[in-house]
Amino acid sequence: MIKKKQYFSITALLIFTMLYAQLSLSAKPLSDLSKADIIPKPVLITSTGGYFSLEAAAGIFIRGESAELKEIGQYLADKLNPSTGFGIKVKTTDKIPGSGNIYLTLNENNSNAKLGDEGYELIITKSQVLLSANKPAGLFRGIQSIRQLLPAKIELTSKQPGPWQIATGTITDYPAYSYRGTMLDVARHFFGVEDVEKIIDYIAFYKMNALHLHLSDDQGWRIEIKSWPELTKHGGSTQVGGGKGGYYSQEQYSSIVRYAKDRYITIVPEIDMPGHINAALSSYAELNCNGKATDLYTGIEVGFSTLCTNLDITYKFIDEVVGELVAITPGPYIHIGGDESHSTKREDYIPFINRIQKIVLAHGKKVLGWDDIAIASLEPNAVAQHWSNIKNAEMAVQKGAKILMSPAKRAYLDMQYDKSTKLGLHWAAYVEADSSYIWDPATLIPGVGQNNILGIEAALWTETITNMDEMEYMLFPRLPGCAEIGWTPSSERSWNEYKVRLGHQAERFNAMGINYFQSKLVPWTK
Ligand code: TNX
Repeated sequence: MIKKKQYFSITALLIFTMLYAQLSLSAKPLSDLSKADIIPKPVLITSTGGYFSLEAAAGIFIRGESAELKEIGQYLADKLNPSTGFGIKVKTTDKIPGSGNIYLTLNENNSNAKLGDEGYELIITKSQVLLSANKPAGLFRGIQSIRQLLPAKIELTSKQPGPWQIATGTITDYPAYSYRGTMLDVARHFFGVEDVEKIIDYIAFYKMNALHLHLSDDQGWRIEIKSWPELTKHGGSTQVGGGKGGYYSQEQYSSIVRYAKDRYITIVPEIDMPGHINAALSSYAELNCNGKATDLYTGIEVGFSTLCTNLDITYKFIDEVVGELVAITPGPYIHIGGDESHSTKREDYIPFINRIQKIVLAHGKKVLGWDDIAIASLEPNAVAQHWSNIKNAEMAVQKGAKILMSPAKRAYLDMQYDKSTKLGLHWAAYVEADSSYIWDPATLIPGVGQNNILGIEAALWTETITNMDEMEYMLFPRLPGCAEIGWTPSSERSWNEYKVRLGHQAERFNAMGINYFQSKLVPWTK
């Protein structure tokens, strides 16, 4: 006979067991792939309801002996090995590998046309993960999805307990826009190579493909130009607030270019002219109309400096700077700035911009410039980067140019989130996580549709930003949203759905050591 006391404890045990079963059920790995928290949201996901388990014996197989594919495979192995502790190796094969492996393969003759250059297809079954793409860039983008499908602790660098499971199904994915970038202002405050590499890793994680470096401004010149050495020696010696500044040697710049290229990211260098040029005017007296060098500048007001547009040496200077920059820049664009030239007369500005475009073209590159350049005659293939004046964007389109969308009210990630944000500026708006996400590049400006748009770029100006922690605070959580706007068709995006997916990133941000703004508009799950 069961005594009352015993009966009570059996009931307690039963309840406890049921509760525990319930708990472990909710801790079970996701087996519905369509509910995966991938940012940017993939174009198409179908779920088959099971899961693949990554085990210690797994290998990453690539087809054939391609050095490039081996590097991509190794990139994935390097992401998986520290946290799993598995020691996964990259192996080559000419047939489909056996059970338990990851297989990376290129389609024959770009056979899956809709994937384009950066799209990929991911087929996850219980026995393998098969990633295919037309181009290596597509495989690289697909790897970011594999990372995001695994538990967040995959991003930690110390060994973690498993299981390492991925829900089964198929993802077919490709970008809406061909250019998806971030701009980093290294002129107002200088950031060294390691910081830039970290930013490259972040943008790669969200499938962006361009990093625009704002390399010169009133406060500093940040790229070594061998024929004009004072630009960095003198012009690079300070920054906003009077710190010591800094610059990239050409070798360092080349190492950034390589680091980016390994992640299928193009570096777009900007030399801002004819305004925002005090660092150069301070370095060389002969660039000034009055022949006198200006003082170095460490404030944040804009619009007071200009190149002397009727001096021959101005064009010799630009030709040599652009020449040296082109020699170390494999990407197609040179950004000529052109913004806020309030000290350049309009009748000087227009012929100046026209002439500079010809210099860039003569060096074999395409021109990118802030939307202000739209008042000049735009060369074929010129791209105007919209930041503030929609009339300029409309004018640029009428002149046959494409638009890169960086509307300050949405994509300027130096804008404060709200009144309480200590870092950043708010001249354009307060830009909370939602308002940075809720816009469609193709309908923002009348007369500027999807066909006129090259892509989107988030911009991080650094008048008030001095270190990595501060950069992360301004970039996150808005950067992933900007990446999604560039990648995911606008018809597939909604803030209410996105904010939940974003909230689930908290654990991943923590694992990656990212200092993010904990917006109250996002349901963070930690
Ligand atoms: C405007 S955007 C600027 C930059 C500032 C930024 C600060 C643009 C083309 N010019 O010089 O850094 O605002 O938000």
